[in-house]
Amino acid sequence: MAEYNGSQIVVLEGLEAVRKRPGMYIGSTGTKGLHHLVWEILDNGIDEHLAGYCSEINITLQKDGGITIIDHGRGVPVDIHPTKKIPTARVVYTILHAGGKFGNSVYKVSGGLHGVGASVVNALSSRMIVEIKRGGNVYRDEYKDGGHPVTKLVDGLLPVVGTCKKSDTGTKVTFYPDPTIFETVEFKAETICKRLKEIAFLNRGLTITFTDEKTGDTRTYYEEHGIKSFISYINRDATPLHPEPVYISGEKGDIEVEVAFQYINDYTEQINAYCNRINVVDGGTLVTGFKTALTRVLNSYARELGFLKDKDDNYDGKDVRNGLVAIVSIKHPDPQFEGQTKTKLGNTDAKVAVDEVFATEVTRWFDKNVEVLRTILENASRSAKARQASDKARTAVLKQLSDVDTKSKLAACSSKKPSECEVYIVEGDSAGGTVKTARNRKTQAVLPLRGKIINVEKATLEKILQNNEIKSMIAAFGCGIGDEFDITKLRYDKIIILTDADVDGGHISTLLLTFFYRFMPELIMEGKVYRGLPPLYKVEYETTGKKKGKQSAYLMNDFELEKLRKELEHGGKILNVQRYKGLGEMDANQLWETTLDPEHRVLAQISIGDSVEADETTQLLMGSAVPPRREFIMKEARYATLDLQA
Ligand code: 28F
Repeated sequence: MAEYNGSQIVVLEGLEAVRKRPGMYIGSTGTKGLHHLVWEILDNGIDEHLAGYCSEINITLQKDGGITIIDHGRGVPVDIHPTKKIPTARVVYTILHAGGKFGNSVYKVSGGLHGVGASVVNALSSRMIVEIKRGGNVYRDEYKDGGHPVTKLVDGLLPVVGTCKKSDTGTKVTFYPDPTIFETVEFKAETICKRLKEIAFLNRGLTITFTDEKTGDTRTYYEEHGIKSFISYINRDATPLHPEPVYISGEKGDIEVEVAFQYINDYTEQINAYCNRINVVDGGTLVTGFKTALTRVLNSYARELGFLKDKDDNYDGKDVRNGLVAIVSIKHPDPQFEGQTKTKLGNTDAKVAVDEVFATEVTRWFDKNVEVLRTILENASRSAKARQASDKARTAVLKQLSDVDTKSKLAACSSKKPSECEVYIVEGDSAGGTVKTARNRKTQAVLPLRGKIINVEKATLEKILQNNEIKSMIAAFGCGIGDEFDITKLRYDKIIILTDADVDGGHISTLLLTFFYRFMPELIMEGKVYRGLPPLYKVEYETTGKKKGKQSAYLMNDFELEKLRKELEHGGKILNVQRYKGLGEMDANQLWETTLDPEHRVLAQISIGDSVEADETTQLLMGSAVPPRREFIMKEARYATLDLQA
């Protein structure tokens, strides 16, 4: 067994921590986490390429389940580490986060987890073998069960197991993921090859070979034109607006900038950003710099070439990026990654560098390729016109809304505090009149609906907005419609539909719910929509039990009438049953007591299940079958307490 000095024991505790909570270091112990081990080791090899010492990396999936990665770089140093007092190679593979290169401006490539370091791979491997060629010697180190050294050091140094040409240098790592840690230790050739292809695109001139010993499959990845070929690859099934992707490169200080882009016949935009080969999926300063430069350059050309007249507004960012597919790749000596998943670049110098390099170089390119420039400007101009047209249509619609004369219809309430206000949408003028009289003027507004609401199930927005009833509701609610809808502007805490309980009333209510669901779904999602449920009966009865004498009660439905009949069988009898055909049959007093007074009224809050159910519900509410409709509304009802005492 190898001797353990003090620092060695500390080291093993570090690796033990990784084995205890692997997810903290590699995200998961599933196949994604397993392949993170590959990216970690691979990144160290790519660092050597970025540093300019390596032009080839070889990967082999072995029959025995191990994986070998070789770079032909300088080889990990084997001298005694100045502070750790063990070979540097042991530092790299056994001390957490020791992989970061020293102060020199080598760009550290890191996988999605940004270089947890090769020591994590060792910690999570049942076996790891490292072979280093440096200075004409071949050194070997081996670890087992999560980084326990197997190799005995010779005079504190790694043993020399062979010799090679001085010029033959590099690092070879073979590791076997620990089956006691990973759900699966089966590497996926397809996953690895997909990543190797991307790495080749991002590392122009680097050759990567892949061999799968199980299948004998071998592949070579090499992209002489780097990200320019990457754009062609991404656009391989699209229709480009110009034959070749545009490629620019340059540097500002120690930041290297590369951009490749090609417009395609599509409305989307796609910008892939990389910093030191890390895919910053949330963009950040390097993307901002690119976008501002592109917009600025294309607008100045558009004016210079007469696409934009003095009176015209500039193309906006979306216009110039309509159909754009671009890759922005920078190398930065000290990247600052931001955001929850560290996938956004924060360095402001990167914004300036990309802006300046791109603007300068793309101007130089456009001056030499004016016909491609024209194609791109025509594309931007078409997009601007389409945007302005849709803006005009939306403005017209919203203007129509604001023109709506709602004064004549809405009986507003005096309070302006939405949280205490509610608006009753009442069917028919007579009922509307009674509700206006019966209501609490401070907190209850009334909007009587005179005509039929159109069936919005199929109607277009323009058609719907010709319907005065619809317009007056939108104007009364104050929160806009469709894309412009903003529930924070809603003037009421409750929108209460009050219609007769008959078929007509049900239909009106259904049309309203359909309109809300289609054009203001948030109203329903946020539980703002209710149906007021006036009683169906007023029953006078006498009891012979403890409480003698004549009484009356408002009953909601036949079920409650039946219930009262049963109760009276034990002593008492029904004197009179009045069935209300409509709201209009109640006087203001009764209406207040039974339907408006928050203390006694019954409201059914309309809610939506999932969207599928909602659609079915809309069909149901729109459908002809009355019982299910009534059943739905009652089922969804969340009753306030109903006080049956008159
Ligand atoms: C297949 C995996 O891990 N390659 C590596 C190097 C080269 C150097 C290096 C690595 C300790 C902490 C500095 C050599 N000469 N491939 C690899 N190649 N690490 S890992 O240095 C690590 C030192 O940071 C290297 C001069 N400088 C750096």
